[in-house]
Order: sequence, then structure tokens, then C-alpha cells
Amino acid sequence: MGVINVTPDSFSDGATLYRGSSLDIDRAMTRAREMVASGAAILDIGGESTRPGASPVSVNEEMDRVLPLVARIAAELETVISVDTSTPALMREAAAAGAGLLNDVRALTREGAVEAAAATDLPICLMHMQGEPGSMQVAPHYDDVVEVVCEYLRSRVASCERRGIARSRLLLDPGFGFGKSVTHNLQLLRELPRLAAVGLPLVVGLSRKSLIGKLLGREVGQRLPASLALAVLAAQRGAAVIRTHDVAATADAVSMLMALEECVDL
Ligand code: 7PJ
Repeated sequence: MGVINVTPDSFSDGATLYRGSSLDIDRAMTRAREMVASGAAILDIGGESTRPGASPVSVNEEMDRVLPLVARIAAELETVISVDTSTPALMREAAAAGAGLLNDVRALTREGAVEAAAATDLPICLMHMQGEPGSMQVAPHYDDVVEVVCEYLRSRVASCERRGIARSRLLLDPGFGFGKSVTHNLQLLRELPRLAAVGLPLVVGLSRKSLIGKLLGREVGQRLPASLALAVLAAQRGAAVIRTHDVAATADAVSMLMALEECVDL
């Protein structure tokens, strides 16, 4: 899953996809085309910055950022379009514009989100987050992070099922970096098989995340080697989808694991 952020303040795409405050949609399309050519099966389009400390975006602004790009990708590329949103109105509109997956870092907890997602018939990724982006990294605390995340995601699955979303439509994500210390993130990665045992496909996003900065002292632009290692380690522990900013390199890295495990003949 290749990440395309359409937020002017994104730490990884902001500098290149925007001219001032307006999205350069041709540049975003070039990025999308490159990612598909490099082996991305899914493109994840997000219009809300959820990095730690980010400020909220209005519904209209988020829709204006995301929908034109979803429509262009749907018209021009053969790929699954994922929309990274917690906003019910955007879920509905994105599905109508050609999205193939809803990716919600708030696991459909916003008012009206379960109903909106249910009505689309699309697959949905439910992610765990403790707190909200503005404050989630202040002092994250868990007694047993793996147990808490598993229990939370199980309860969200049950709630979705009660409200008309078949279990077969769901994917789960522990939400690396979303209200988690370095130790919490490492425990979740180490014990990812416990989350895989819930029985639904796992999405993992560790690409360029701040745990790498904290462990190695690397700036965002210097985090690719560690991101590749984390992608392989996650795939080895049962991740079905790897969310990454660097598709070509990640596809190569994960392909080595797949060759080793004889999942594919390269
Ligand atoms: C994730 C996400 C993630 C899922 C972001 C960033 C922050 N969606 N959206 N999983 N992260 N499912 O890319 O650093 O880890 S935004």
C-alpha cells in the first residue's frame, strides 16, 4: 500500500505535492503512477494530517483535498484506491468516486461512520489509536499494550458486525505511533502474531515513523533502511498489507521474504 498524503503540512509529501497551499494534482498523479508501476496493489490517499500534534481539518477541506485525486486515479489507473479518513461524508463520496477500501485511524468511532461505511459495501481497515492526534504522544500508557490493542480491535469488529458490516470486509491495524511509546511499538511488532490470531488480515504502517527517529536519531529523509527492515519484520510476523511511502524499495525487500517462504516464484 503506497501512501499519498494530500495535506500541505504532511511531513513526507508536503514539500513536493503542493505549490503553496494548493495541491499539484498532476504531480500527485505522477506519484500514483510510479507507485503502481513499482508494485503497489493499493494507494492510500489521506487529506487529514494525523501526525502527532497536527491540527484538525474541516470536512469540506478534507473532501476538497481527497476527492479530485480519487476520481483521477479511478479514471486513469488500475489499482485499489484506499481513502484514509474518519469522516462519514467523505467515506460515502469516495466510494461513489471509485474508492475500493476505507482506512480509518479512528476505527469507525465518529458519529455516523459505521453507517456510512456499512452502506458502501467496501472493505474497511480498523486501526487502534489511543487519544487524538493533537495529544496522543504526550504520555501514552498501557498495562499490556498488545492485550489492550487486541481487545479494542475485537470489540470494534463485534460492533461493526452488529451494525451490518460483515467480518469478511474487515482488516485490522495496531496503529504504530498512534498514542504509543517506542517500547509499546516494539512490543506490538514483536507480538504481531497475537494480533494476527484474531483472524483478519493485518495492515501495518511503520514507514518513516518517529520510533526510527527515536531509536536511531535519524531525520525523516534518512529512515528508509530502517523502514525496510521493519516492513520485512512485520511481513514475517503476519502482516498482509504494508503501508509505505517507498513502494519500489519496500516491494523488493518484502519480495525477498516471500521468495524465502516460497509464497511466490519471482
Ligand atoms: C497509518 C495510517 C497507519 C493505517 C497513517 C503516517 C501517519 N493508516 N495513516 N495505519 N498512519 N491504517 O503515515 O506516519 O499506520 S498517517
